[in-house]
Amino acid sequence: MTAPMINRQVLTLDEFTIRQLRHIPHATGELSSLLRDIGLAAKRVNVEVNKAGLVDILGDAGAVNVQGEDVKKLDIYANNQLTGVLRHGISCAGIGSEELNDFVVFDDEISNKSKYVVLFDPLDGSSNIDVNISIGTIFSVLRRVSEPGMPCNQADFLQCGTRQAAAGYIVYGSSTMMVYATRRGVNGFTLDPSIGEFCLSHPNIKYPEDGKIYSVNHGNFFQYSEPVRNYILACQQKTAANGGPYTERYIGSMVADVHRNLIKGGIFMYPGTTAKPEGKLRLLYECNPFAFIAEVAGGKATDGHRRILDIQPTHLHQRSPFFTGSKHMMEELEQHLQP
Ligand code: P6P
Repeated sequence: MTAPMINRQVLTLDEFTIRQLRHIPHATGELSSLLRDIGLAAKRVNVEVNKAGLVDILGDAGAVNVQGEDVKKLDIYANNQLTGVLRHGISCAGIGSEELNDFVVFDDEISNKSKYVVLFDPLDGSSNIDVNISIGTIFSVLRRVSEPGMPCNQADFLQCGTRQAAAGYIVYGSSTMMVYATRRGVNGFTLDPSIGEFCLSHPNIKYPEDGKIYSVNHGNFFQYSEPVRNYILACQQKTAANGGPYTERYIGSMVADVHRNLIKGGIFMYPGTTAKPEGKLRLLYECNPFAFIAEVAGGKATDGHRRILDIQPTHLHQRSPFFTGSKHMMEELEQHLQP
């Protein structure tokens, strides 16, 4: 009798992160544990995001819903879930959040011994919830520079993006996916609601070197610099004869736009404008994570002049113009932007 065929088990996030330890000598498992903590918070946020449309029935944020629970703004809820799992884990000494004015030092015996700090945008694009458009959580994991055993401090958070140990995002869309990068690669996990686990669905994601999708807010077109306008016009003039035709896709939710381009190939742009020369997107917990992911996946990310990961931050919520995408599309953009 032949042995029963055993279906190849799909790896869960927990199994995958534990297996990664085999490739890293002397690994303490702290980073794997931290990524699993973020996955736990994402599952809890996912539950609330999926029923967000019911808030109108259950009562707006600040109200008390039919279950007698305080209905919190989803951004605050997501912030609290991420802060909670990281504070109670063993791998994080403190956090910085888009929702909080200053960074938070956990300052307890276990946290002070941790090797990492985490920055995140707990629910980016949350204004899109009301119209049922995909939104996301974005996170950046930095190795501390301060002395383990002591509380973390500002220097731990204001580091170049090259110091990231990991970075990733969760996209709450038609399915809920967690995608994260370490130096070993970019991997995507899709939440299987039937078992409540993130399962490896997109192993070893690579940016297609070319693409035909460009993502930018055309409403700001006449506020962009002339080189940026010229690149956008070049995108519109692409034909089959010169690598086109291109398609413009812009959801207005960074995680959804960049995720689509990462999978299909494309370029995402949030340039500086005359009104906002530094652009809108935050360096530490929006640009840096996606820049890290882009470079590990074979793409590129700049502020129009400099590699995003080389920018030395000066304050927690600083903004940066942001361009990221397929290698060859970014190189064509850079030709337009060269002084
Ligand atoms: P605009 C959402 O508010 C967000 O921060 C990003 O997710 C998104 O890419 C950007 O703003 C959209 O901004 O000015 O084009 O509406």
